[in-house]
Amino acid sequence: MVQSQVNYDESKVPPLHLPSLFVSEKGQVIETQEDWENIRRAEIFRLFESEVYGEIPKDFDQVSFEIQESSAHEFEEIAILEEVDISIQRGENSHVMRLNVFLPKKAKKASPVILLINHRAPEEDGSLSEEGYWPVVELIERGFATASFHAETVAPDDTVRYVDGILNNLYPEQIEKTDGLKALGAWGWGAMRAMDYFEQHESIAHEKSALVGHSRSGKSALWTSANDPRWAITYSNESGCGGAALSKRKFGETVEIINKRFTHWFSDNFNQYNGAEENLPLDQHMLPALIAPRAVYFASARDDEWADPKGEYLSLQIGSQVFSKIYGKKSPLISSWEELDGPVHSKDLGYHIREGEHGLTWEDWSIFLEFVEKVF
Ligand code: GTR
Repeated sequence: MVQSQVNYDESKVPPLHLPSLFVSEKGQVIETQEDWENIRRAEIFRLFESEVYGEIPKDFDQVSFEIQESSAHEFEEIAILEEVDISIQRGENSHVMRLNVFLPKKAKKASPVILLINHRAPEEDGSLSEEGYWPVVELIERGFATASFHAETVAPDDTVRYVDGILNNLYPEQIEKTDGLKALGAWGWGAMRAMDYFEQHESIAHEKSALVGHSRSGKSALWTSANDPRWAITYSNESGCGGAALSKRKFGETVEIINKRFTHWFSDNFNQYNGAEENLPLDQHMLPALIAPRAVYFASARDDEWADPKGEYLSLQIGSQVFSKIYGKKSPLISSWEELDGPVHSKDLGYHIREGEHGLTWEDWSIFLEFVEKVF
């Protein structure tokens, strides 16, 4: 049984041999921004695309937006609700996705925006759940526009039904490819269409945008930002294996476990590394590196060992070398994970670990928002 192979013992973590950020496949040492962006970044991006997440197709013919007549909502006093149908045409094919936007009524100028990729129960969309998962009121009161869409509206989070969205409707040729679009990428595609909406919206300051994902949606948020440079901040909350955490540590959830349980999340090629993480030509520290120099934020929870909190921190710490060496942005992640005594924030990179279990809580949000204030 795979479950019995899960390692939670730090002394059994294999020595880390991570592929270099700064040596190209041809052996060239990368030192300049030009060589990073044109050579090494491009190589690493292609590796993630083929070996881990699959392609996010960028082509379509037309995107249009229609705000639906919305009924009364919970936050009438402070916010305007826009329930937007985003229609995408590609040749003869079309798809409609739903985006929910709340705009702060008291805003005097365009508002910064926070987008949540929501994979939870649809009824939580746009409302404040008890533990703070999506704190619309607090965000609005702090002057943010909020937006969310449900995974279901682009690719259902289901091993069979995941094709019943943009895959069948817009990009059917991706389905059979071993490096084709899967659910995590499809949610990212949805986030990009939300950004298309923000870009043309007078009341939204789209250049002050944060993309947020918890757990499986955090994996998706990171891959999205690597694909789409329009996000100013990317926040992964406890995204763990296949997200923030280093795969080669094999601590907590492993590549084999995740691939066997969630066959619809990653490209088929990722299966080659089941039980063979040492063969991966990349690791997750390269994902924040792909997002550089835009701001990246990771958060972990102490008891969420399944997501390997230390592996999350290490991947940001090691990936932050691209921020410092290539873009001259000093990394605040200098302590070892064991020695952290509070959140670490600069205006480019941030990390916190809170006590407790897996979840996106108000505590996570409030610490993250301190970081957001630094960036904007
Ligand atoms: C778990 C999965 C994790 C994480 C989590 C979640 O079952 O193993 O990788 O994505 O779900 O999304 O809450």
